[in-house]
Amino acid sequence: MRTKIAKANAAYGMQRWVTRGSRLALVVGAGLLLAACADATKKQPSVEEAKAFLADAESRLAAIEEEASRIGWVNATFITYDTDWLNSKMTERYTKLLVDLAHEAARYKDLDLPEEMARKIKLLRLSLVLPAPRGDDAATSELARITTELQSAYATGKYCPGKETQLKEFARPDGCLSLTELEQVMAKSRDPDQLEEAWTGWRTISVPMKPKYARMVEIANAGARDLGFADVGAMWRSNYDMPPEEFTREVDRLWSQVKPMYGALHCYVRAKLNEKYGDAVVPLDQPIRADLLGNMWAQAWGNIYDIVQPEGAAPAYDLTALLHEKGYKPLDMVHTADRFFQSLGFAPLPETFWKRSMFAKPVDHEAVCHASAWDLDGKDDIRIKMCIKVDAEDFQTIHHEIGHNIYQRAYKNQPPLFRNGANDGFHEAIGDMIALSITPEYLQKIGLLEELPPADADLGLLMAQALEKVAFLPFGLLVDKWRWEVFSGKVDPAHYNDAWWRLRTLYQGIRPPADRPADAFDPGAKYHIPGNTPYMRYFLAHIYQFQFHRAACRQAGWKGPLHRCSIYGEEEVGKRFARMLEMGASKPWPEALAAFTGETRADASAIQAYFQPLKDWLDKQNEGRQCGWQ
Ligand code: X8Z
Ligand code: ZN
Repeated sequence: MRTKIAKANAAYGMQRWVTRGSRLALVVGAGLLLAACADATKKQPSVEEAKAFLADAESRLAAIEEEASRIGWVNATFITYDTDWLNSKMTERYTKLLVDLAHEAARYKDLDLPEEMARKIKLLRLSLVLPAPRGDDAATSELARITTELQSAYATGKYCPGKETQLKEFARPDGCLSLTELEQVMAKSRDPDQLEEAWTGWRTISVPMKPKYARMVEIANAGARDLGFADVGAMWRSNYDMPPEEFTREVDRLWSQVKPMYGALHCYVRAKLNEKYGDAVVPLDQPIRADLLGNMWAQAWGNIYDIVQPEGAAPAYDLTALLHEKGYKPLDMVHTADRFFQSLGFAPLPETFWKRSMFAKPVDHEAVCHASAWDLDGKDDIRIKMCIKVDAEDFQTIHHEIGHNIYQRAYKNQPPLFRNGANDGFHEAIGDMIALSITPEYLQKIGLLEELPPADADLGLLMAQALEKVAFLPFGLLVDKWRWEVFSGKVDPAHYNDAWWRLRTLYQGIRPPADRPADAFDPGAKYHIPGNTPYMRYFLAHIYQFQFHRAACRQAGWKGPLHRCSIYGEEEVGKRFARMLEMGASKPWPEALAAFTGETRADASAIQAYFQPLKDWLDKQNEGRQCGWQ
């Protein structure tokens, strides 16, 4: 999803803030609309003033967001010195405006306002991911420069090994490896030395980020405190229609619901890796080496299915192989996802989506390859940006991204401040929920799979799914646990990396392949850290998507196991789903959840139910094993 970054203002000629002596007044055209000023802060503003303030704020937001998105798009799809320059100027202007509006909004927060207005005031105060201190132009500009630099440093990062390398076969003609190549090594290589080199090599790109990151934390924290938050982390945690402390308890509660399932998977996977690599590489009482799990961040383990597949279970199917056999090209995969949404009654993606999206990694210039979905104008100019590979992982990610676009289009008629997800976890869960309907029956229906696997292939299907979804949970949780500690000052820059590994070991039960150097900044080697995208949204999404899926399957009258349910073609379900999406951020998220599921709380019982047959099997396999780690 587009991160909330820059914005500028097309309507600036019509509406502008002007300074009159000590008074700051908003002028609309020629007429003085309201006087929001330093000497008026003591006087309670009126509801009428609040209304005028919001109307003005929303029109400026809509305008600046479009300009910012277009500049952000050009920068992300064509990284050069100049597009970085443009993007940081834009981010600066956007941040400045948003900081001003957030401070102005605070004036109205204790007024007795109609519900909709009160919600807008609240959202406005929370709308920046990284605020700058008000009125500090130098800090605002520095913050914008740093965030652009970090994002582009990540996107263009390369590991260029010397002659001694084990990675020759994966390297590009210039001898270097970008993340794209290094991820292939992590997915495909089964040689621990190669894996270690790719893993360690990628983490050289984040070393120079550390001082910039520390400075960024300092500036944004000053901005958050200015706005009345304890720090940036507290500001992020305030985005969930509950007090920030309650949100922390809430994610811990959800984690405690799913932790036993993760523990069982971890124990089984470690044992299988031990069988493959031996005691020296995978000691049975230690956290697992992070480079052996098929993924650069050990966040999803689907790529090691071949190592951990349940013995004796009938083979399911290999979606990557099916896509290749049927000659699928990247665009075919996108069309397939579009057709799924259409089968639920959503309109086809617009012509401009196909014309303006970026579907492939550019060959002649740098771009941000990490997949994202964009809404450029708050109307119909929706797109994705992705370096698509023809494989099962990207098939899933395409559904994820299109889910964002479908959500964006569904809430386009909401006022600007409500053009957003019910919360950010909802936004991340929509496409994933749809992808849970990619069952063998569905694949057969669309001609990708010829013969349905027998019922006893279910264990394999569930295992493949658990390697993606269950394995992800502790990672989804800890990324922002780390950032919360960083923003609160509990962890200082000298201890950034130690804190990262403390959490990686505590929650995921993994360890680095070798001792990390003193200057390492491993969090910076994960997109969302230099990209400043809050991450708890993905943890929540991994809970919500199963809740949505369970509700959808119930509505469709499905009586079988959840993992065999597909809502493909269920228009009635689609209608009810659309009603939730159309609400955008206009209501507290529990109301949006209730609109579709009838439930008002996040509840991990759906993901538990989905994986229960696998959990029972894993518990049997793990009998006599010593699970857990120190
Ligand atoms: O960043 C993403 C999406 C874009 S919002 C591709 N995801 C997280 C990640 O890659 O780390 C989806 C799953 C988690
Ligand atoms: Zn996403």
